[in-house]
Parts: sequence; structure tokens; C-alpha cells
Amino acid sequence: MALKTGASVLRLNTLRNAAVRYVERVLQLLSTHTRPEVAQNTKYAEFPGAKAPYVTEMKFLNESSYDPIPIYRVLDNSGSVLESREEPSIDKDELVNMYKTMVQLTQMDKILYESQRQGRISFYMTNYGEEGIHVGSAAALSPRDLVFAQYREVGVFLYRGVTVTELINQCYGNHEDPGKGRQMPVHYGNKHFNLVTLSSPLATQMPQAVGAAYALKRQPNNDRCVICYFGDGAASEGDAFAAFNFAATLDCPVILLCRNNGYAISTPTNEQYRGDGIASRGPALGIRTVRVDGTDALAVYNAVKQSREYAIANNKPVLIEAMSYRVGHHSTSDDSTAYRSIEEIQKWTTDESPLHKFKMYLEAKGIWDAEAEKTCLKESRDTVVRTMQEAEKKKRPHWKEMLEDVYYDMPPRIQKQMKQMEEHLKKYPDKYPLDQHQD
Ligand SMILES: Cc1ncc(C[n+]2csc(CCOP(=O)(O)OP(=O)(O)O)c2C)c(N)n1
Repeated sequence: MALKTGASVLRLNTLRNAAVRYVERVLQLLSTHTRPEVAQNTKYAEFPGAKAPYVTEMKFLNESSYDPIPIYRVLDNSGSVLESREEPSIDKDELVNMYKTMVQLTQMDKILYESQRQGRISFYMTNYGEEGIHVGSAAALSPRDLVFAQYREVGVFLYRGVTVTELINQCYGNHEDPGKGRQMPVHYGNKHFNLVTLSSPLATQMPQAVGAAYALKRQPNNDRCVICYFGDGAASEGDAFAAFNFAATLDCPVILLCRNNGYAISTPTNEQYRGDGIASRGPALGIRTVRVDGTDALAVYNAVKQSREYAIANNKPVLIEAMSYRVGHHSTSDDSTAYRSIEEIQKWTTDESPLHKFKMYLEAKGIWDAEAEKTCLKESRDTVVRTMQEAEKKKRPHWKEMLEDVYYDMPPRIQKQMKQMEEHLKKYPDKYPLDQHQD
């Protein structure tokens, strides 16, 4: 066989690339929408509710009328960059910090989950599988941007600078918990770091976030945006629709970031919706939208960074659907093997692990190795164990705290209840562990 010259190899490659592009284009044209044909020079109707062309062929649209919205990714499963132009320029220290945050989060989840099983805290929720969404988005934001989280975004809190001590104090409800033990564990909040305290009822944060974004927009020279995290399950709430529509019609600088992890407790997404995920709702409501691989921290980073710039420059919302998989049980109140197989879960802990692919990426860059991994794991684990032991020893808030702070001036009926409680405790002091509470 004759040897090919450099020039002929180049020509062959060019021809092959052109052929591939042609086939891709044909496939695209064949598969794209079956929207009704609109003849050229068609007059557009001018209804107040829609500016659209008239047609004479009636065609109903459904979810299969459109291609599925593609999933943007930067890294493949082995942590290699797929297109070099898409690799974000993130400082090496920040990349390492992103990874260390993911490791810290995983260690905290492992140990606190076990501590609930041992009866030391009442409830816990893990974040396994979604760590990339947390650090990718947090790194792309300004610390001044306001965060409205759901509950499975603790990595954002850690990345912002909330300490493991503060988080564990909240889970233990001791007197150093800023919420004074009144909330369930994992309902964090931190005013200093612009992290709005979480609410249990799903989607509560969504209209609130949009309202906050509207308030930001009204400030002169605004350079901040709001980010609102929510799950695919929360997106089924009426409040989610209200939030989307207000964000669009009031032109609010808000990033609506859906963590689509496949399940809302025991309700899988195939029972949750019929359309193309959550992303398809964005264009329907006039919201700029992108779908990303949520197991790829760099894809999330790029999407949030661009969305932030767009939202602030244009006073417009952006919807991001980050595809992921909830690897852990929904919470300590759930056994997910009742509604999904162990094999299904395992697939997502290996090939698609956000930590694994990010670690491989750092290793290939020469900024992480086995030694760094060992030290990081040990330090993260030690921090959690030490902090947990300290948190357990701290006293609980004074019992009166449970009736305070709701009203600026305590109404007479609550004053009455407080007095009754005081008398009751005096009468039965041995029935309550008052020594464990602050004096
Ligand atoms: C209004 C309301 N309904 C039901 C619940 C009970 N609940 C708590 S979490 C949850 C599932 C939410 O799923 P999703 O939003 O997808 O978030 P994920 O837990 O998967 O991260 C449900 C139904 C609730 N907290 N609030």
C-alpha cells in the first residue's frame, strides 16, 4: 500500500469532516419538529395573546414534536475535556478548593447519616451524586449573589464559607444553632453569606427568590443576581409555575436551577411529568434555558457563569436543568430500595460520579494525586468527627426560646402559654432534662 503524503491525509480528513457534518445536518433536519408548515410570505396574525402565522393544516403538537433538549457537558466520564474551547479558566487553587469541598461534603454526609441511625440527631439528608451541581454553581457566582436553596445544596453553603461546625450545630439544634433548635436538621441559613434559611414546604423558596430578584433589579447599578435551587419534584408545585411566570413577565435577574435527580422521594420522574423534563418549560414561558450534565462540575460552572452575566446585564431570568441522580435515600425517613434497584444505584456511583470525574480531571492537570486524596479524606473525616463530638456536648437553647422570636411583641396568649409551661416545669422538674438546656 502506497504511503499517504501529509497533504493527501489533510484532504481526506477535510472530506471526511464535511461528510460527517452533512450527515449530521440531514439527520437534524429529519428529526426536528413536525411543526405545521408555514408558507413563505404568510401573514402573521396580530392577536393580543399571540403573534403567529395562520395555517390551513391542523396539527396538534405533543412532547415528541420536538427533539429532546440536549445535555451540555465539558468532561466525559473519565474526566477528559471533550472540547478544549469549553474548558473554563479556573484558577488551580479554586479547582482544588472545589474538589476539597465535594470531599468534605461527602464525609459530612456519611458521618451525619450514621449519627442519625445511632439516634444522635433526628433527621438527615445526604447529597451524594449532586456534589458537582453545588460546587460548580457556587464557584460561578459572586459571594454577594443571594441564594435560595431547597435542602439538598449544602455544598453551596460550604463553598461560600459556612463552617462544618455551624452546619453540625444546626443539625444538633444546640444553643449555637442560629435557628435555636427550632427547625429540623439540614434547614440551614446564613445571613452573612447571603444564604436564605431553608423552608420545608416544597417550592416555598421559588416565588420568594423571584421577588428578591425583582427587588435587586429595582436597585440602582445592581450587580447581583439571585439563584434559586429546586428539585424536579418541587417543580410540580403550583408555586414553581408562579415563580417561572413572574420571573419571565417581571424580567427578574434570577437563575432558576433545577436539580433533576430523577426522584421526588418515591415518585420517579416518569410519574412526575410527561414532557421533556423541566427545561422544556422554560422556552414555553419565554425563559432562556439550558440543560446541563449535573455530574460535571465544569458544565454547571459554565452554565451558571454565563447565566449570571446574562441575568444581570439584561434583567432576565435563566432556567438551568442540571441532570443528575439521587444516589442516597431521599432522607433518613426513606428506604429507596423499595422503589429502585441496587444495580440502578450502583451505575451512578461509578461511571457518573461527579467526584470521580472531577478528581481525574485534576489528576490529569497534575494538581491532585493519591497522597493529596489521602490527606484530604483524613482531614475532612477528622473535622466532622471532632465537630460532632463538640456539638453533642453543647447545651440546648433555653426552653423559652421555642416561644420567642415569632412576634416582635409577644401576644398575651403566648405569654399565657409560657407562664403555664413555667409552672408545669416547676411542678415536674424531674420529668424534663432541663440540665441539658441553657439556664
Ligand atoms: C408542599 C410539600 N409537599 C410535600 C412535601 C414532602 N416532601 C419533602 S421532600 C419531597 C420530594 C421533593 O423532591 P425534589 O423536589 O425532586 O427534591 P429531591 O428530594 O429529589 O432533592 C416531598 C414530596 C413537602 N415537604 N412539601
